[in-house]
Amino acid sequence: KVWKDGLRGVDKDVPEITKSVVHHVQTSLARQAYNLDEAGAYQATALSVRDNLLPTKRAYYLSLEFLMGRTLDNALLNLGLKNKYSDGTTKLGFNLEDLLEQERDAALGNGGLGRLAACYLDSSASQELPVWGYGLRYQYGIFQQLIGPDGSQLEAPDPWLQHDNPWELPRADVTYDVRFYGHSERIDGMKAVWSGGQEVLAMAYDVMIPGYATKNTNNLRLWESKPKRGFDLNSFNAGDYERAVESSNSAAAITSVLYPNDHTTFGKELRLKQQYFWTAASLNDILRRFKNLDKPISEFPEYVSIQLNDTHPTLAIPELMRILVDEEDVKWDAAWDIITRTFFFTNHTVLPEALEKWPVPLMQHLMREHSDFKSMHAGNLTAFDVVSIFLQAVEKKFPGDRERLARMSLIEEGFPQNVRMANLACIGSRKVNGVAELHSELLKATIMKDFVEFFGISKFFNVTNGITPRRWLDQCNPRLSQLISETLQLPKATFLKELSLLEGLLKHVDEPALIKKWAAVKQSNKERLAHYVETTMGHKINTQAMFDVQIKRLHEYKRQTLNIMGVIHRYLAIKAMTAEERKKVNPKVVFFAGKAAPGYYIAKLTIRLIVNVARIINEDPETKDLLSMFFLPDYSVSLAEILIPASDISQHISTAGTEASGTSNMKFCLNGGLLLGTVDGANIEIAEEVGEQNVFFFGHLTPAVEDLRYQHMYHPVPIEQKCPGLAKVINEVASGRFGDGGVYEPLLNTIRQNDYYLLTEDFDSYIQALELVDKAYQDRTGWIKKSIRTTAKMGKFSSDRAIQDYAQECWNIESNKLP
Ligand code: DL6
Repeated sequence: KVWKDGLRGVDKDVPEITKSVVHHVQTSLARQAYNLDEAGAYQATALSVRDNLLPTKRAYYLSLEFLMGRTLDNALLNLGLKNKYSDGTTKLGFNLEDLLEQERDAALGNGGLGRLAACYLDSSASQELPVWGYGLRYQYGIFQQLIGPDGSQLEAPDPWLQHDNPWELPRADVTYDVRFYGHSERIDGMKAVWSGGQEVLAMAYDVMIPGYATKNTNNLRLWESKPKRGFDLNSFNAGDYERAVESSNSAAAITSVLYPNDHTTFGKELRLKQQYFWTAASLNDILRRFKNLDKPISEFPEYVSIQLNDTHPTLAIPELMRILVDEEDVKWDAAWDIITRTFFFTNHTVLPEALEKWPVPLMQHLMREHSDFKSMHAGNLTAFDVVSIFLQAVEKKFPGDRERLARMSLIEEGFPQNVRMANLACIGSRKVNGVAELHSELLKATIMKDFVEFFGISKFFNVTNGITPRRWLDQCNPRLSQLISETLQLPKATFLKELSLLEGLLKHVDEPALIKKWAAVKQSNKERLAHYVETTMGHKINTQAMFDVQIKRLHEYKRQTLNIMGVIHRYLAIKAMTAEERKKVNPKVVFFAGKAAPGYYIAKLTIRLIVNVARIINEDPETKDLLSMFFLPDYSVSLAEILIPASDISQHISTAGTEASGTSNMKFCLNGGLLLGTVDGANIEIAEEVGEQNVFFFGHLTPAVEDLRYQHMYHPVPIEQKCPGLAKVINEVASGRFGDGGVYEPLLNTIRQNDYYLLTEDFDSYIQALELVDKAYQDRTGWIKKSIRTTAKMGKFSSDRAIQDYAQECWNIESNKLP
């Protein structure tokens, strides 16, 4: 019996086997069963047996954000059907490119973190890796950004599901109940039964993720919340209509909207409900699939790995613990062992304001079972007894070190107490990673320092982010992709799947024919962008000018303010020039795009300043041919696809040590745009690849930042002394040269006082770097060579490499070629 139980095929019956063989005859071999010979029968039988050997382990990528953008173009390219569909639609009287413009972006994310998740899905599917995404199907994605008459950002909802969404399959057959509030009772001091409260239904919507040049298609499962029961008929009959629909409204509210903040946490009950709803539904689904394998629960980590995309899905840890102990009868220690072999955690920021914390009372209210923090005193073992057990272990290793215990605890003391989600994610995960070399080092030296000392260094590692070259080269820049293919004499599919092959361009970098064609591609992309600006904003642009682009979320640490101050500085300098001097100026068009969190006052004020400065300088007859500037409203994936291929230079100018990685820097460089940046995040690794002579670096380095901040705090020096150039610009803004100066005082004061993001420290070297950019651009051939070299060395930044890092370092999964 023991021998038999160990056999994998023991539960299979004969009809199932013949069905599987016939299935392979018809699908894999594409033959008819009635005229099958022995060679064919052998093939089909072998394929059927092989199915039993295929590794069934899957990885699940839990992300509260998936910034997918449009799908049609991507699907056509990944399927290799674009040309044929283009011919087909032409025959029907439609231009395919116009049809593509009809699609609304699926904008279920804020920025880099959500787009990274989308790139990882593309790479997993393209490499036939069994990775599924789990997220939420928000009714409203990231808000639409409008610019009001005074230049301020206005927000409007994004009802992206208003029309039918052809890219999702509603799965009314895949639903789970999720409970909130209520009460739990313990049985035998061990198991708990949770009842009462609010029960809602999670319904699955599946989004197909087609791999590139493979038949493999992966899945992104998004959950929608629905009322479990329609409306309350009793209240309805009693005439209390509001009450009758109350519960269904509150159920639907859970997945109604994406929270538009990145890098800040607000402690809102609805957000916590979203997180619990999503993790509970996803875990139920994962467990159901695991149970189909008929394996003992102790083998769960052999078949399932779960990647936590930042701390947002951390509740999955206590939720799985609850399920294992309370529903699957697993002993507490064994359950914790399963947990710490299943989860992996990626951190995406070291900014303190972005580290998630949830008030204990809120958690207690919402999730009875998960928040039984006090139970350790009562002697019951619950999910959160992790706190005491973990701390006992810390105490044993570092006896008497109370401050360390306080720092490492899951609970931050205070009124109210808070749960520190990063600490929970760290202790519940097998491995923890940052998203670029510098960021991973900073993680280990700062927020994870105590944990490194406790767990040892091997738990912590780096996976530098990546981008998918399918969307961010072939789809957004088809001309460049075609030119590369001709130059390398390789089909596109070859280098789009093995991006390091781009290095082959280096051999051709001095060929005049390539230089000419490369410049022509950039020029046509600039014209495409100019056309977009003209049709959407009514401005004509000089496409012979250098295009300088900064597109990203508005945030003080990303320092759009440094850029706008630099533009004003340039404007004032040109104004002060003689006609003769002006002839030597390198004409430039500066583009900004990005959204500010609706409640982020300083970021919104920065947008207002950019828009109003643009209004003045774009109308100034003396300077407008030499310098113009545009804030393109409503930044999105689709807009990035137009902006990125058109850039000559792009700016990634965060205060050193604050940008975890950045991924748009990789997109620009892949498209032959040069990089102007600080020594931060993935900028550093890009420079390592392409060579420092091909990037423009400036500013203080990370180790200096803390000391400088200390100086600013305790030994402030007036801005006129510290940085006269910047002081002059600030005075011009304050004096009302670009509209009511008083409006901008709060923004200007962030620089005059304290200057946490160190603009006064980096401004002078920033201006010098801009001058070097101008100088380099005067030598057009030299510039194009830099551009070719940059593209050639971007192989490392393919998300195919990044996802392989995760597959090997964390998930232990392999490619699984499935029809
Ligand atoms: O890892 C993706 C992306 C990085 O490229 C950015 O540098 C980083 O700022 C961003 N982090 C977040 C943090 N939000 N939360 N939580 O979006 O991640």
